[in-house]
Amino acid sequence: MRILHTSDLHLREDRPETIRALKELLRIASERGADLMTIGGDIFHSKEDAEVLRPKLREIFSGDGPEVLAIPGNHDADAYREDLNWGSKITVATEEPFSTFEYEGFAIIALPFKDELTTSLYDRLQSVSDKHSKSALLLHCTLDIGYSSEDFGEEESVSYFPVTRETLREWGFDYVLAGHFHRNQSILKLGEEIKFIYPGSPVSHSWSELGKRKAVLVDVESGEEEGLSLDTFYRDECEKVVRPGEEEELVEEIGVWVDERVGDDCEIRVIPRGHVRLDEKEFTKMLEEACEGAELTHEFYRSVKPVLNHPLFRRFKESLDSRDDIDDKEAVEEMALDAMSRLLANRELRS
Ligand SMILES: [Mn+2]
Repeated sequence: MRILHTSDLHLREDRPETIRALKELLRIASERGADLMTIGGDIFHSKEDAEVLRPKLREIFSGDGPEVLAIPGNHDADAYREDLNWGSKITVATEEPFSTFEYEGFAIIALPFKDELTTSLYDRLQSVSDKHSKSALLLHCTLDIGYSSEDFGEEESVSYFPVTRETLREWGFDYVLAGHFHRNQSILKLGEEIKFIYPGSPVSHSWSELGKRKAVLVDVESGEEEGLSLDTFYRDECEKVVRPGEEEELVEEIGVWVDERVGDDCEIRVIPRGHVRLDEKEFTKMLEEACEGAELTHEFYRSVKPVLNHPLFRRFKESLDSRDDIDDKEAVEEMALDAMSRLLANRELRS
């Protein structure tokens, strides 16, 4: 059995790229022969988005793709009622405390979102795991490994259903198919047998979700899993430090980075930082040519030509180069360039 696992689509009426991502997920699931697609919560950004989008999704969730098993997340926990029709191929597991789905000897325990783990829920999950020799737990949670709230696409630092690795080891499900973590794909081995999978959001919702998005294809029989790159909207950022005399190299590197992404469904930005020997207008022109199709930030670079030509800086540079007891010479040089350009600007140093 093959499962394509994803989570945190955050479908929104005003963001059509989220709907396109859903279609892409179903397409790739079919292409790769997945028997099931699991969604670990937050299909919708809000209850209201779920209400508005439901009729439109019915067709998508009744089409050619595989069966879909989903759970509510913290954003759409109240969106699902039994009398609603979401499409013929999707099941949203809302039954409390959880429900069990069996697929040819493999069980998926689907836990709808709740705030906390209680003792009685802990015990019930332990006993359901003991009952099945091969199983996965589908849940929306905050794993205890020091992520920041931004990583989960949340503005406040609230831990939604916090769970420890220790607890997951004790339950002993073979797979934990999780959701809530947006930043990137993250697959952890918890002990010998247990795999914890955060697929990351399949479409970028903010500037903390960078790079091509992924979904995870799990082959239950072979025990192997594969991160699949999705053809969905993403954001990406290239932040580079430029040093005097290395402008051309840097601009060339940036150009390659931009060319690799332009043409994708993406928003990209380039942030050059540091000091250049070239005239600013000249450097800016080079950058603009290399960055066509990307957003370019002009805030963090400047020319330090007068400093580089100053006899005091030359003496400093000579002495710096001759020292072998300084670890980060580049950082020291940056500081000197910065300090001396301020002094020159304030006429505290004669040019
Ligand atoms: Mn989310």
